[in-house]
Amino acid sequence: MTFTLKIFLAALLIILLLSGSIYVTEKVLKIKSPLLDLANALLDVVKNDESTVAGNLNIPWEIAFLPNGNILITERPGKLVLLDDNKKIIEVKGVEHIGEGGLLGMALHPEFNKNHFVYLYLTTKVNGELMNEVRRYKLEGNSLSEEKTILSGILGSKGHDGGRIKFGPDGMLYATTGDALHENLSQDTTSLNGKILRIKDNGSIPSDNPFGNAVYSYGHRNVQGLAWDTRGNLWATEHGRSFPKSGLDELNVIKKGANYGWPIIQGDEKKKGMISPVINSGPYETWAPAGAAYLNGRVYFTGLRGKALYEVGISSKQLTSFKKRLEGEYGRLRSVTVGPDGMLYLTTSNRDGRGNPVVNDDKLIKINPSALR
Ligand SMILES: [Ca+2]
Repeated sequence: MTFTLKIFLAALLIILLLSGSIYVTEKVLKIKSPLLDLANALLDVVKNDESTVAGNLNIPWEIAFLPNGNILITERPGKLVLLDDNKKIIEVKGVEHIGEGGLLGMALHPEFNKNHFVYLYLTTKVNGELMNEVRRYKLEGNSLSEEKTILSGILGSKGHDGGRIKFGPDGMLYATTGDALHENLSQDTTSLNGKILRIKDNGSIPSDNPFGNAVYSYGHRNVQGLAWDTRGNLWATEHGRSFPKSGLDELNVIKKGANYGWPIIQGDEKKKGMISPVINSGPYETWAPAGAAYLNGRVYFTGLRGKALYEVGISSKQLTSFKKRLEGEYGRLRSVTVGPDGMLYLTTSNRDGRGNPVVNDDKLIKINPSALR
């Protein structure tokens, strides 16, 4: 439904209320005519195109859908929220919530039904030093057990912690890391920082990884979004340079063993042996792109500072369209996931210290992708 139509319906409702045709008693709209029945039905459609599934979250970072229909959300300060018939909080021990670090990504094992494995990417302290790691747990009911660190050695920092983890179509677990504010690490293929990593579900290194370690691609600054299209291409969002020349945020197609240029090239710059982004935000615009999802020929990714959902039409590796959706509607957006119902689920990030929280922030929002404005 278009924005114009929504405005029209809202105006129609106001007119009907003012004319006394509808009267309101305690949250209940009582209808007196078939025309108003129709208006009410249309309003239900408006409501269903966009709705808040949960509010009062605290810096939600990732969403997962359990096979039983319940929703799991990571909160950066170190809590896992289980939305079942109410809301259960599961503490994740050992999380260091500093700057952009904390409890970040989450992925369910492709055979979660059988093994109940959930994977978390988090910032912690190892021998007094901030580090990021991926841990595997067993989740049964609202209890985490059998904690096992399966990937470690990623430097943590108050900035550029990466944090997205997802299982790929090859059954491997991919993890994005940032340069931890040490940009020289991105070009060093022996460092796990400034990389996209790829490991087996038990943390071991796949024999076909390009450098004999967990590194899959390098030359990244801070990647926070991963999505595979139906052709198997891996799309990744990446934060470009910061204040005072904030901009040059990237959307890349990721190839095994390839170098994505940071900090040597940025934006449209090209250099032999390095891959430039499919699209970038330009030198004057900042998306601050985070989560990514693929649905029906489009890659969707969220913008933190951009406060929008970006929709990129793709054909093979080419862009066919670029649209900015929901701009300014919900504030900063962190994650986007396709639900089992085919709807897009987004989380806001207005309580992360860089936003302007409004009532009930942060939120988990459900959006009908065919009604995006
Ligand atoms: Ca790049």
